[in-house]
Amino acid sequence: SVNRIAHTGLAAKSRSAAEAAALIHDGMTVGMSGFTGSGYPKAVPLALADRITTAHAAGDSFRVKIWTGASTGPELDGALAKADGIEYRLPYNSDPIARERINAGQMHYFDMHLSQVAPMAWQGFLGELDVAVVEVTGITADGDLIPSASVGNNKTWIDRAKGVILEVNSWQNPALEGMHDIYYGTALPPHRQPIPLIRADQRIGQPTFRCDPAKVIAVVETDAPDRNAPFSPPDATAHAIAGHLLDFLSHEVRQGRLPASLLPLQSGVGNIANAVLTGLIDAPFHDMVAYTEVIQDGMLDLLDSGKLRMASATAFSLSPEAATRLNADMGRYRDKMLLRPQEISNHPELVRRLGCIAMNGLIEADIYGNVNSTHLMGSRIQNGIGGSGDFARNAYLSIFMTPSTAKGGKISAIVPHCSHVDHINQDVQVIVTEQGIADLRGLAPRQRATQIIARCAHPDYRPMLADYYARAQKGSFGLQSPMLPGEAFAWHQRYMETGTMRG
Ligand code: 0RQ
Repeated sequence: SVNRIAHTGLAAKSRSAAEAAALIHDGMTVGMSGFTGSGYPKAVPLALADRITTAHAAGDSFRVKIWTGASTGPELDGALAKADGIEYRLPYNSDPIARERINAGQMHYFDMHLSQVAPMAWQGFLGELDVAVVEVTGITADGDLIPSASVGNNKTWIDRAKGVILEVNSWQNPALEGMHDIYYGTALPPHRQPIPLIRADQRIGQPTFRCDPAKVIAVVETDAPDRNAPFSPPDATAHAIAGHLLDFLSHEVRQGRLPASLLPLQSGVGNIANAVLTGLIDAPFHDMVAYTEVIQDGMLDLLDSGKLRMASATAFSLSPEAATRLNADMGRYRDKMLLRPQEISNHPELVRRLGCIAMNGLIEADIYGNVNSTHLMGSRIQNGIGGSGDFARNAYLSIFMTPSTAKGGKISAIVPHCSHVDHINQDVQVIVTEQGIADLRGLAPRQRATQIIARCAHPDYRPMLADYYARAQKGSFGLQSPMLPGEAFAWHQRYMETGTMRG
């Protein structure tokens, strides 16, 4: 609709998606908006995928490098990967078609800490950015851009790109205006200053993006919904994990190591994280705040319950039902939510200062508490490290949670040695499975192994782990972190050969 574009000069740059996509050429680097399925461009990437398919059919090469905030949607990663149009991508991906291409060796994937993407782009470490394609909710009369349902790296893409394509999406609620806090105070060393944020609910920036209208090469109007994947309700395993975790937090409050309002919560996405948030509604904590990456369904429930006072994040990641709920009542929610650039939502300085409680999922953990968040059998990427490293290393409390088994019990999530390590044991303080919780704070490696095997491993695998650990203590080169290198990955090898880790 016309009134979303109040700047006359930019309204005059209105183009079709195909016309805008024609400005993107083979070999270019394109910075796209989008974070966990919200706020990604929906028309230009599809038109670009068509252009790439046509070029390939004519025997011409056409592939681009894609930078995003985090995962996007099928119209972006899915369509471009299907067209074999992505040469290289960063950072986090959860699209199944892109995942297949990556694991088939047909596409390079640079999986980086989400807080580091914008700074590294500014440092010039990632190369030049040719075009930005950014979804916005509207354009003001002054040419400022009203952000959409995610902020991600958009500020940096708009500032760094040689040309900017805007998608103005009238499906996004106009009441999003005012919810964002875009901080322009970042600078490169040696001029970097402290980030002046000392509370999760604090505003330190402005509600819109600045953008030189001269850099805008096309404005495309769209009216399409975000991906908004449905959530499956928490199962018994998720409830059990949430129960152990909430008991632990209550214990910490009783011990005086946490206030009754807890500390700013960071929660990953998925079934289990959602179950924990839902469980917090009935837990004895009050006046909580979240300083996190995404606002998911459970966060909305927690806000509605009055237990959560406010949530700061960089994006929404909602089910269709929750998105409808949010849209119907945006005016009220707007005062309780803040969306920031991902370099701020995930900033190590701020995570450390605020003392966040980090709660993230894992793929596997080993008996010493090293954590693999990304790779199956050491080599196959699942999603990516996301913000888990930004939070885990700097948190007041770093918690990881997982079912004790995967693939119907054929895989143990607790293994002798991680097949890939994203979080070293120093960054992992607590591990929770449906079996129980291992509090690893202050424990040395052999003390950790005893706890993790006894409390977190599934009973089907516990004797196998105990057997390995006992033999490692006899045959190891040293006894700081007993290990049998020839056997450390035997469980993974067995799974690849026989379809189960069971002996
Ligand atoms: O695959 O659906 O094909 O069966 O991994 O596992 O159990 O559904 O759990 O959705 O919570 O994801 C670590 C991947 C967990 C996620 C990870 C298979 C399993 C299934 C998913 P199938 P579940 P979740 C900030 C925090 C990194 C980013 C992060 C993640 C699939 O939490 O991506 O933390 N984290 N961000 O079968 C083989 C194992 C397995 C396994 C699980 N040991 N071996 N397959 N799976 N364990 C927020 C953001 O960054 C947005």
